[in-house]
Amino acid sequence: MLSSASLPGLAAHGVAVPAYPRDGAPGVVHLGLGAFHRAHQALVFDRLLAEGDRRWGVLGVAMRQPALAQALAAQDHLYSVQTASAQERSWRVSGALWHSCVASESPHTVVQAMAAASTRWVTLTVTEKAYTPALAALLVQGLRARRAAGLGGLTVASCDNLSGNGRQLRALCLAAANDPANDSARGSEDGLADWIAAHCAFPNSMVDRIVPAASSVTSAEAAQALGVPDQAALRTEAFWEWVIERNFVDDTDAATLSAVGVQVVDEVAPFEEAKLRLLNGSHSAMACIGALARLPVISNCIAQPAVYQLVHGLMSHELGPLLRRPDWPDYRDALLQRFANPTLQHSVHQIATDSSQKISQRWVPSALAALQAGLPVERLAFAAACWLRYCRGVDEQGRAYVLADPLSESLMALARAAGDDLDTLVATLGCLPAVWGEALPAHPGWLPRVRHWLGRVQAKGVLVSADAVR
Ligand code: CS2
Repeated sequence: MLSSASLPGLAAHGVAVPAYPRDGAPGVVHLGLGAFHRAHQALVFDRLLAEGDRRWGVLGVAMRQPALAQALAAQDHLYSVQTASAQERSWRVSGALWHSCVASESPHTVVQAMAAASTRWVTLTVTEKAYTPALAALLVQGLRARRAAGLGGLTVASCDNLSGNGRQLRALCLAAANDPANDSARGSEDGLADWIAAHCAFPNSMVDRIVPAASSVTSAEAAQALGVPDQAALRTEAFWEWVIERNFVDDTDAATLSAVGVQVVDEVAPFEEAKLRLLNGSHSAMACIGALARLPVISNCIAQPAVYQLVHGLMSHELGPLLRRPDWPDYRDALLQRFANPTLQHSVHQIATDSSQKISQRWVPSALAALQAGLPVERLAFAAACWLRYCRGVDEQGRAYVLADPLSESLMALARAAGDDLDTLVATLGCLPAVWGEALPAHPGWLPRVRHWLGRVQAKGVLVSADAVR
């Protein structure tokens, strides 16, 4: 089993391992212990720790499921990350995670950690659907305890794929702080929202790295490469970007993070927009196409000439021209290569998970902007048609799959009720305000195109139809 005791042996095998002490009080409380954080921000913190900056050890908080936290605890919170491309593979062990806990089992531990003197940052990767009053109530409890302890504020950094993620989280937290239901000692606690607004920072950020969910294949490969089992091993690509707004409680964090490759900028929006629309937008389109055509991973999808052409055209003609990120053509070209990375094995069903929560960030703003600018929306409408078809829960060869989505029951019920009546499918699923908003379905240039492509997909199949999108 991977553990502190196995590190010297691994170093002798050429695996990069942490050589710094891991026994202090964490400076970061991270909510959402999934694969993404562990292969992205945690590796930035690992690098800072390796350079001797002891302030970046992480308490990793699993929101609900105890299994991963237990597996990590059994291996001294060490885990390996493989960086993989067609050309090269390398392994390193991250030492950034020092402790873990499970929020649903011990919210008090999270609150206490936020109120600890050593804590400077809270980071979050809790997924789109978790930005709820319950999340904000937990954060606000921690901040309240922190104020009561006479400590300063925290930098609270959302790292989820939401537009204006920091702004959204700040608004949720301020609303929770103003909500009497969250204040057990109202009266003495007045002014918490003002304190948060004055003392805490909620930088917007864009985080980018393709990190597939942990799998038994990765664990088996880790065991072989390391010579010891690792139940929490991950695989990722070499590419990573973290662009964060210059908005920290401690201004010197900007220079600290910049020194290890984080881009600290005054305005994140151009980067966030490019990433959400080009990467995540294409991902969600391929996820639906792949689910229907039984192409299990993204590299299978992009290897299909029709899909490659569709995604290239989507980025070049419908999304890119409206972006403010000046180097978007380079980002697009890099993305096409990243999607093709054969070693990532990034499951389309993983990406299709929670699509009802993702579409409003990934497709809707692009479609509205393109329509307003007089640009084509054929490929976006095709993607939308594929999602409607995807909600039937059955692929083109008749095999059922699980629709992992908080709205799955109602989505499947609407798809069932419409049956083969495509007009009804478009008028119901295609108009859900929670997914599509109000403006896009109301635009005369949108639904007829969705209906057109849905008809094609139904009649000819998804790949043949993709080939016809121009
Ligand atoms: C993906 C993202 O699962 C998904 O929805 O689109 O996790 C994507 O891999 C990351 O945002 C890449 O930075």
